[in-house]
Amino acid sequence: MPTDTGDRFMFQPEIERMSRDDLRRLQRRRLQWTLRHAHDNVPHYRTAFAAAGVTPDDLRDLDDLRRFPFTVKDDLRANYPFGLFAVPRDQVRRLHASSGTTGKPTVVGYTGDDLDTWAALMARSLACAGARPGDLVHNALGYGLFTGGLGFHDGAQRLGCTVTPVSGGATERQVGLLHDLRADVLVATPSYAMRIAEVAEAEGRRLRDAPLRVAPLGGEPWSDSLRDALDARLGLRSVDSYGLSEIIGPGVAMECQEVRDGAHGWEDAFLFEVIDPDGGEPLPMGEPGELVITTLAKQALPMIRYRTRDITALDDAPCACGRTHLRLKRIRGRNDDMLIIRGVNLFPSQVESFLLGVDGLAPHYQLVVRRAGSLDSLTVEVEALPDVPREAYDPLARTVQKSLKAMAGVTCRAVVLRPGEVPRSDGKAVRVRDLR
Ligand code: DLL
Repeated sequence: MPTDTGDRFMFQPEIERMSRDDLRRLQRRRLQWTLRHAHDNVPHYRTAFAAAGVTPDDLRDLDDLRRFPFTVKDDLRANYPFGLFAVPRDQVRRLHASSGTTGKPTVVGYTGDDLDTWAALMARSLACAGARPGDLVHNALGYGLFTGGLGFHDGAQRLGCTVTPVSGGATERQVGLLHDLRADVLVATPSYAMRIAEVAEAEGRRLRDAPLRVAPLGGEPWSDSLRDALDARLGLRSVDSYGLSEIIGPGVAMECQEVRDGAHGWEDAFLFEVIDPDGGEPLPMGEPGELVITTLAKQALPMIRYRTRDITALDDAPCACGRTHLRLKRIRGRNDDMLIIRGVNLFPSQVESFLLGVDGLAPHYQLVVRRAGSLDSLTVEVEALPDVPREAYDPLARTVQKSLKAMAGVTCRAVVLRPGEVPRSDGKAVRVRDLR
């Protein structure tokens, strides 16, 4: 089946350095194809476009996209499982699904061409992260319905790397393999990379002296403080990797090894907007808001103006690495993960960067939210480092309380726990326990 032109997504590094004018022309052409494809093949889009009074022919310029309706997670749920697919199910070569905390999972599908596009984008992302053909890639992301494991797997093979498909879990064995097979690249969530560092240290293995060089980490919010801690403990340079199943999986954006200041969003494959999460109005370049993504080359599951709920800002200033694709500033978290504690807005990742700055605390924490009457209360549970004596726990907790109040204006209770008491995860960490 043709996409817009038949120019397949080869792994072509020159695409990453296209002039922004050429990139916009390419985007417009691919967007016109995508709108037509979605309209002609997905009843949901036909109805939604009609309700907004637009047809695919109304898109003459990229700016016309703002006349088209948003797509939200609920549209996927309402059309579960295959209702938003734009090709017959027998043209779909692979399904993935995200678990979804409430009820039905979200099912996403890929044609053979989509899998090819994805592998090419992942190969590009891995190269951007600093991986090279011939590297040994230790892939500790979950394999299966989660897009992380297989997404990176296909991309690493496409780049010409050797992949160890370890998946998440059995951390002692992971540490042994990383060491014995002499991996160059570690792929994981940031919290699981920290778990690997922790187990390696407990076993007395010095991964810092191993060949490990780079780690594209993502799938969950993380702070620069956690990055610094991981780089030091694992002896590598980690970069931020962003993506979501509804759009393709990982491979939407990757930070470059050279600059590490925001993830390059691949604009030949996706169109990025940032909107005001309340009013839905597009915001000017540089202003933080909710990220909205439109796919430009997806066959099975085209997405028009998908509201990711992720909070970021776009930056189209030239990057010193030479890539021209814009950058997504570090994702603070999802709109719905933002805590509002007595009127103060707070993302768990903000608390993380603060906790990592306190001497004696380990990078393992959970935020517990309770409701007392009409007020929400926050308890910060954080582990002490192994060498911290028990008598120091209460003073440490008071430091956390006082500093969070001074830094973010948040009144909280802090509890310092013994090493190992905060639950660990093999994939995405649970940072918030909401008991409301
Ligand atoms: O997490 C895809 C992925 C896997 C990306 C591995 C990178 C590495 P989902 O399970 O659908 O897909 O979850 C997507 O996770 O909307 C964000 O809220 C969050 N997320 C993903 N990457 C980051 C990141 C994969 N680098 C959801 N920083 C997204 C912050 C992230 N949040």
